Parts: sequence; C-alpha cells; structure tokens
Amino acid sequence: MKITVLSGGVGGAKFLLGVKAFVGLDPFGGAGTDPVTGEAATPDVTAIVNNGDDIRLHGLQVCPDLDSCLYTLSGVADTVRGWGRLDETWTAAAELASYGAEAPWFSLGDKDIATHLVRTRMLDAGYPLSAVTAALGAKWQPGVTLLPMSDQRIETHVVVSDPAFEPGPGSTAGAPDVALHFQEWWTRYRAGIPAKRFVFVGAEEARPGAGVLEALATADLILVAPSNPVVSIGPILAVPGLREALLAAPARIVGVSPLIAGKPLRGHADACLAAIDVECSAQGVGRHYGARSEGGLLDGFLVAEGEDVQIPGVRVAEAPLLMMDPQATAAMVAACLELSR
Ligand code: FO1
Repeated sequence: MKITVLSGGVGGAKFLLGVKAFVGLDPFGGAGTDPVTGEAATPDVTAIVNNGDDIRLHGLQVCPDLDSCLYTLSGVADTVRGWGRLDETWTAAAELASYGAEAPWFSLGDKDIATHLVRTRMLDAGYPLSAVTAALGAKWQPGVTLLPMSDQRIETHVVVSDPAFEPGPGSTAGAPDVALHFQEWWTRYRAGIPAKRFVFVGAEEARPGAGVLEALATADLILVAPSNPVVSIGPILAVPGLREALLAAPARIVGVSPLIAGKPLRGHADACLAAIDVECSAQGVGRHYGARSEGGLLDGFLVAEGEDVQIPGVRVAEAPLLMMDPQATAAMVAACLELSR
C-alpha cells in the first residue's frame, strides 16, 4: 500500500517512524530488498517534507526538516535535544561564535556540518534539492522516499515588532515591524515575540518539487502528520499547485491532530496558531485544515481521546496520540486507515 505523508518538523519525523512500522519496515532501517529481484525495494512510504525552515548560514544550506527525517529514520537523531545528531560535538560552532560569526543562536554540530557541506556543494553544482536529498538518502537509507515540497527556495519569515527597537528620547513611536527568518524567531526568541504574520518568501514563484505531484496522485492513502499546522504544513500547502493536487488525489486524506488537550507536544504550535487567529485545539486545527468536500484538506481527522471535535464534512475518530514509540505511532496510522475506509 502506497502512503504519502505531508510532514515537517520533529513531530513529522517521529510520525514517519510509525508509518514505516505500519507498512512492516524496521522503523530505523532501510526499505529492505525486493524478495524476488533482491534489489533495493522502492519504499512504500513517501514523505513530502517542508523546506520552508531552511536557512543559509556560513555559506551552507541547512534543511532542518529534511535532516530531521534523514537522522530520525536512520536512528542517529538526538531525540532528547529534539534535533541534530546523537553524540554530536560543537567545536566548529564554538570557533564560529568566537569569531563573532552570524547567528550564534543557531548552532551547527560538527557531524551536521558535513551534511550541509555535501548538500551545499551539490546545490552549487546545480543539482535540485530533491536530487541532493536522494543522494544524502543513499548514505542514510531512511527507508522512506523524502521529497522536498519544492526544489525552489522558500523561506518562512515571521513579521514581528522589531525586538531591537530603541525609542528615541521623548519619542512615542512604537517599534516598526520587521521580518525575522523563521529560525531566528523559533530558536533565538523561542517564538516568544508575538508573530503578526508568516510570509513564505518565494512561494509564489515556486513549483511542487520533483516527484511530489506523482506521490499525491498515486498514493493509496495520504496522511497529514501531527506537525505544526502553520509553519510545517502551511508552507507545503502554499506551494502553487499542491492544494489542487490534494483536492484531485484519488486517495483519502486523513490528518492527525498535533495537539492533545489543546497543547502541542513540543515546539510552539500554540504561538503559531494564535498568530493566525486559529483556536489552539484539535477542533480549531481541524476546521483550519477544512473539509476536502468543501475545498479544504481533510476527509478524516484523528484526535486524542476525550476530545469533542465536530468538523462538518470531516470524519473524526479518537485514538491515543502520544508517539511513545514506533509501535504506538503505527497504531495511530492504523486508526487513520480505518478512518479512510
Ligand atoms: N533548534 C534550536 O532550538 N537551537 C539551535 O541552535 C538549533 C540548531 C539547528 C541546526 C540544524 C538543524 O537541522 C536544526 C536546528 N535546530 C535548532 C532545530 C530547528 O530549529 C527545528 O528543528 C526546526 O526548524 C523546527 O521544526
């Protein structure tokens, strides 16, 4: 069964571990080999991954959500820190900070830098991000086809009141608006400055990445991971042509609530939802996504137990949503499949 997942962030990567377990793969292993031909099996699972978090730092292209998938799905992610590599060291980052180099609030681990060097070298040689991601996957064997939502650069920027604003003596002027790169808002300010709006810079000129439209057209089931609806799923839906492809897809589309009792498990989905005036609840997110029968995204929506959620045009079911381990997450996927029938 071919499953295509819209995914971003750390939650999305953890969800993909469960999707792999659900289709019978070792969650931390590769796609295995075809029992007949003995060749590497083509993964049954494809993830369309947000690359709006990407940032160019020290001349390197960093793709946090794609790297979360690569590292998590091959078992080398640091699940305590929540991002980056296990057994990481920070020698280069410390040296960069000692030079006063840019963005000391965004630390690149030494092992992680190797990924960015290889990726940047290939991008500079003209390879699209989708080809670069496939090349990195050859080493990591994530067991899932990882597709950037777009091969063009899209950057999420966050409009806030300028945090560095110093009113002049006697001046009563308020702080002007500034656009921060998402990563500065997310890591330097911990999403602590109210976001006035999110801008997906470059989205208008972008197109779906290689393989994305096909992954939606050929899926037997499309899942929306319990990722941040605004800054992980939002940028994916902002790529021209993607919403239309989702509406036209033959497969059912089932989302998983990223909130339990109105709280995100990690990250700052609450701050993001507040910024777009969406209630921080499963109902709020479900209605924000909307029913596909009315031009929205969902046919079904899986919410945590005990949540009273009604969304016109969307079938809702309850299930335990704590992704404690791949098996627990696989049970969530089974519940999504049930909903899709
Ligand atoms: N998150 C932090 O809170 N602080 C960091 O210094 C940081 C560095 C970093 C480097 C590479 C990378 O792939 C991710 C990194 N993250 C860091 C996490 C990142 O902000 C998030 O993973 C996503 O962008 C949010 O989904």
